[in-house]
Amino acid sequence: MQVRASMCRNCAATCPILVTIDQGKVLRVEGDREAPLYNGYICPKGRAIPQQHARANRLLHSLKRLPDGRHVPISSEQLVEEVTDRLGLIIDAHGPQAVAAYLGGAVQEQWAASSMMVTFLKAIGSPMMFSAATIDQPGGHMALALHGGWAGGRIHPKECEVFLVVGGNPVVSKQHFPQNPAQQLKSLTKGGMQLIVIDPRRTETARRAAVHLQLIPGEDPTVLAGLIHLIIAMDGIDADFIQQNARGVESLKEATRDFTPDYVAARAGVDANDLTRAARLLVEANTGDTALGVGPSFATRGTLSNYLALCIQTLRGFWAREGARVSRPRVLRPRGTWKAQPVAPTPAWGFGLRTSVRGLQQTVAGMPTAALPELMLSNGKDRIRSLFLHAGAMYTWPQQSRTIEALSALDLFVIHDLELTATSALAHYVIATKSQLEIPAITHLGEVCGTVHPGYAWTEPYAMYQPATVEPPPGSDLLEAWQIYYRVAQRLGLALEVFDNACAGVPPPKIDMTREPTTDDLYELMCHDSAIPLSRVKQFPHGALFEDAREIVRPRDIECTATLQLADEDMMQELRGIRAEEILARRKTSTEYPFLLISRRMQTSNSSGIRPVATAKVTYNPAFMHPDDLHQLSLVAGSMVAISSRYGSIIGFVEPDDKMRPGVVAMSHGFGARPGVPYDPRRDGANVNQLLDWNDDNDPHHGMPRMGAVPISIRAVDAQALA
Ligand SMILES: Nc1nc2c(c(=O)[nH]1)N[C@H]1C(S)=C(S)[C@@H](COP(=O)(O)OP(=O)(O)OC[C@H]3O[C@@H](n4cnc5c(=O)[nH]c(N)nc54)[C@H](O)[C@@H]3O)O[C@H]1N2
Ligand SMILES: Nc1nc2c(c(=O)[nH]1)N[C@H]1C(S)=C(S)[C@@H](COP(=O)(O)OP(=O)(O)OC[C@H]3O[C@@H](n4cnc5c(=O)[nH]c(N)nc54)[C@H](O)[C@@H]3O)O[C@H]1N2
Ligand code: SF4
Ligand SMILES: [Mo]
Repeated sequence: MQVRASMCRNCAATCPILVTIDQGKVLRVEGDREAPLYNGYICPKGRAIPQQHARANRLLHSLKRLPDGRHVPISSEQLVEEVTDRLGLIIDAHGPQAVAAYLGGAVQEQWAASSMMVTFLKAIGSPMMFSAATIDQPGGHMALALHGGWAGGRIHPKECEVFLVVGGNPVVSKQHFPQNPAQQLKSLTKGGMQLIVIDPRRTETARRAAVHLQLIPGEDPTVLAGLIHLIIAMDGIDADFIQQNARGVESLKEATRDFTPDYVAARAGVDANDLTRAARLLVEANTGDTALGVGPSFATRGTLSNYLALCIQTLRGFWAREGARVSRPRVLRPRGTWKAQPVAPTPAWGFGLRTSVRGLQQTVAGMPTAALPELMLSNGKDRIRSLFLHAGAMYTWPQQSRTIEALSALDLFVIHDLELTATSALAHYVIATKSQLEIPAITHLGEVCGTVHPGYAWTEPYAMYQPATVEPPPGSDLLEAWQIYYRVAQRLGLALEVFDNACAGVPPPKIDMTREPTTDDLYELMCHDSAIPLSRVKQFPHGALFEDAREIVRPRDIECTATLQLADEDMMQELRGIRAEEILARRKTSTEYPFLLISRRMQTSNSSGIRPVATAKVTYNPAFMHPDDLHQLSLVAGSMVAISSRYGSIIGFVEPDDKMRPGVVAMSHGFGARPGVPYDPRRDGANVNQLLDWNDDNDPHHGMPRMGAVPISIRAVDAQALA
């Protein structure tokens, strides 16, 4: 029996774990108390790693799909050969642009694959690199570009007197407080931090809030504009800070003038006094930060919501000033240059290839995933004929039927997977993939995500590396996800580079194309020029805090003339449009579709990657509703219902939840059985994305459809009749 330190990769929190192994069998996983920051915390998904690892349906050999739909085993060597040949033919006939790749949540387990996917597409000359970042919170990147950033970074959470969370639930999702979030929030709020939460549910996070604004889904811009209105009305702007660092305050004042507390309260369904209390907390605090989740993003207008949150920060001067500690210090990334000055705004959209799908183009968040299915079905020159997929698209992309159509139209569809899922069943080649404990662990991912999203990087100089914990099962033929890209590139005679730690003026390291690197070799290249050498991080099996990586914010450059933009014209125009619009017409609820469906996350699942396991009370994704709504519909806990939108219908089970706002239904995504196969909704859950449509209410820039605040109906169904 052996106990080995590693880290859980079932979500981006990457908790340090201790794995008990006996003769190659994983017996137990527990939190590692010797590791800093996490205090031994793990969640049920971490504790479920042994069952996950021992899954009976695990793929031990790659599969090839025959024209009749059957899957037959194929050796990894043969697979690489066939994929190379077919890819070569597609590139010859249609050009490199016909080849696309999509990086999804699975990257948490296969970190080197992200690097290799990107360099592989670059090497073949295709711009068609997509990722979940354009489904998730693309508005966050876009708003930051329009507003401009702060070279000193955000204020360290331990120094925040106020913290505004908008449509996120860190206690469950770990986004924004990745290490033991419940305990972290408890100690921060006990220490005096005032938490404000804007969410239609009284979430585990909202429980700790000084003010909870339980708004109608989709009304975030209204509420945030209302807070700005009040901050200005209370004379709460940091005039000195703005004078030196920002422009547009008068236009912002004008654009938010009519978002009075009474208007906001009536429209967004919040209490005007609570709104005023929230504004007062923001005004009275000397330091603070804002954190947005997927809620406002899916409800559409995510760019505006993120933009208005940045405006609140700038109005209040909530940015790390000279001498403050840097809130996202780097360990495995190159050291940053942290200065108390603005980073000038840049264009957020409108570059790169213009696709034939609604003219969608690249944005600062990347190529628009919203265009991907249509591109696979396009008759235009930009048709995508080959896709390398690293995600559970059938459960996680909107409108499953369109996703099936699109994936089925590919000439070459290659996927990585641990088992044959609804998504991988459609692929021509399913690459049987090593699982997390068979792959070396490294904390580089969180730091890289931290450069584009504030919710993942460590707020202390923490890093960890661990070699693989166990060997793959005897007799198996598995690949790590990155290996296909290396091997195909090698056969096609392409040269690959590593862009992860790219810094201006330093050429990206080249990968040896004559001798296949190990994953460790790749990690070494991915961490080149890191603040702390990877070799030093490797000396600490439980991870460590690297004191010499701590940084403080430096003074402003005398010659700095950049200013933050408080009144980007597109954003102000959108805000004026919102104030002028017909609210109910916009919301689209009706007597037929009276409820609003929103997404929420559950502690026991992570997108489609991990489903509730033995530890969970329910294994499906219930439709959470307020007890009064259930009563009105004569439903009880566990009633089977048809949940219908204008685009589709699914069968689910209701669960009373008095923390819901009445009129709102919350469900998790990532569930559902294989289409066309008889299934048990109590075991498999239901796929909420069958209720969405790729062409519903699209964002004008990143193109994503409405995924939250979706009008639906709830109707009882007779379980007997269905059986
Ligand atoms: N309705 C609705 N839809 C959503 C969301 C929502 O809240 N509501 N959230 C959206 C968001 S924010 C995101 S980021 C996406 C996430 O969705 P995806 O990007 O699709 O990510 P996952 O579902 O995590 O992908 C996990 C799947 O990848 C495959 N896989 C391949 N290789 C590996 C591996 O090495 N390890 C693991 N574990 N799996 C592997 C497995 O089939 C696994 O099931 O979903 C989006 N879709
Ligand atoms: N356990 C678990 N953890 C996860 C994941 C998972 O699937 N399971 N997924 C990971 C991924 S891919 C991501 S992107 C992060 C996301 O991290 P979060 O953004 O924190 O995700 P959620 O927990 O879904 O929180 C979204 C919140 O928005 C609220 N909401 C819904 N609609 C609206 C609205 O219109 N306005 C407002 N203000 N709020 C609204 C919901 O009630 C919910 O509480 O989580 C990551 N962590
Ligand atoms: S929060 Fe849970 S799933 Fe996420 S890394 Fe920690 S133990 Fe794993
Ligand atoms: Mo996400």
